Amino acid sequence: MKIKQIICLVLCLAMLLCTACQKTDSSMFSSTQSTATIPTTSNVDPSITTSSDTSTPTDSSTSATQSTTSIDFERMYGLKSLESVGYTCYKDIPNGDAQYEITEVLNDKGQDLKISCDYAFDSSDIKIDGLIVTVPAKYKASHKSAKGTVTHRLSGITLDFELKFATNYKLVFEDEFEGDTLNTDVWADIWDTGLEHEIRDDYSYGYVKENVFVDGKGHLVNRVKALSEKNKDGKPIYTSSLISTENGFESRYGYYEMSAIPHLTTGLWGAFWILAGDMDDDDAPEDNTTKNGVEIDIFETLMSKNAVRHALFWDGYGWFKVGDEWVTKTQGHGVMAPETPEIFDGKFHKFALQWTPTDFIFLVDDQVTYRWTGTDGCDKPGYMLISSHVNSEGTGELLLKPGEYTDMIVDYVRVYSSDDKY
Ligand SMILES: [Ca+2]
Ligand SMILES: [Ca+2]
Repeated sequence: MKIKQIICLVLCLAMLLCTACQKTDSSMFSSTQSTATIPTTSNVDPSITTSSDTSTPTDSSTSATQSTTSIDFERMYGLKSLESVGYTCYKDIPNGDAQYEITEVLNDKGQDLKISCDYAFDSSDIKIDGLIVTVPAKYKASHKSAKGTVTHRLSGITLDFELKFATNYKLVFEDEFEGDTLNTDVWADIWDTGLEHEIRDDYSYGYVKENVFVDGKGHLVNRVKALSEKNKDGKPIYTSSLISTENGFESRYGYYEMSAIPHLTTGLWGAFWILAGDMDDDDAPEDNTTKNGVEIDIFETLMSKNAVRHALFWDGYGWFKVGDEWVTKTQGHGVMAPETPEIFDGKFHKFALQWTPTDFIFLVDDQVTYRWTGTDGCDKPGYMLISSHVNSEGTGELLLKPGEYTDMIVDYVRVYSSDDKY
């Protein structure tokens, strides 16, 4: 009897010890913030415990056994909680949709889990595709923010956040080009360079006032023409056009939009662009930043490429001569937008820039075609330019015969500022 009692006591102690161990394990994994229940897998990770749950379905006389697994996300991933959601404005079209891009979802250890999360908003009008949140114009007009919830997909850990709408636009410039004359109060600079502004091997050209005018039907015409006469070398002469708001209007930050039918010709580009800060200063410091000045080419048409080009240049033009050649010390970055042959279908298209304190976002027909960050934005105001540039480099051949011309037709230019200063 004594031996049996001792064996029984040892067995009881062993069972008690085992139960205590399970309790210790179970309490380690029981934090509601850091555990989740998922169907059993063959995973034998030490961070995983399994348990059996027998339940009786209400609509069936048979019982079902469901095996579940709890994962310690804190031990596996260091994940205790989500701490913050970062986002940036992807695009914001005045009177149109706004889009925001989720840029980070940080956990308590500063790790970015944004691609492992699901997102939901308090209104079904707000949609999310990947990491891009689309807020319809109607919602944005009546709200200052959207309330969202981010859920870490594996752990089920959630965090509520508020997506505050960044931009409060006001229309600060509008030219619909009505009437019979160009408003030279704002388009205060009209180039008139004479015919030999640029002399090249194959041709010469200059900017002339008569090539830019309002047509009486609500449009600005920006013309390139092949003259009948030849230059002194017997080569073609072209005339072109450039107007700007230098000394007429300048602003910074906001949304700039031009509606235009581009030139339907190769061998040149029509352009809508901005010159800001010290870009036009040859002595601009070579600090490799756009912060103190930038040329922003909202678009340049390249029919030969079936696309438009977006480009930025900074640190001043700094033209200097090497032998007979003028060269520039400017820094720059350009990109071809995706091919969009429909731009050259003879109808009006919208070319736009969203200029924020940190980003330059380029849009064609309301779609973001390019965005540039990383050179410190630009906090200096700039003026706008509309021009046509004769150039055979990369644009293909200019096929105008003597006496022929090609027009870029502009329906309007509108500027919506997001800066209280302007
Ligand atoms: Ca600079
Ligand atoms: Ca118009």
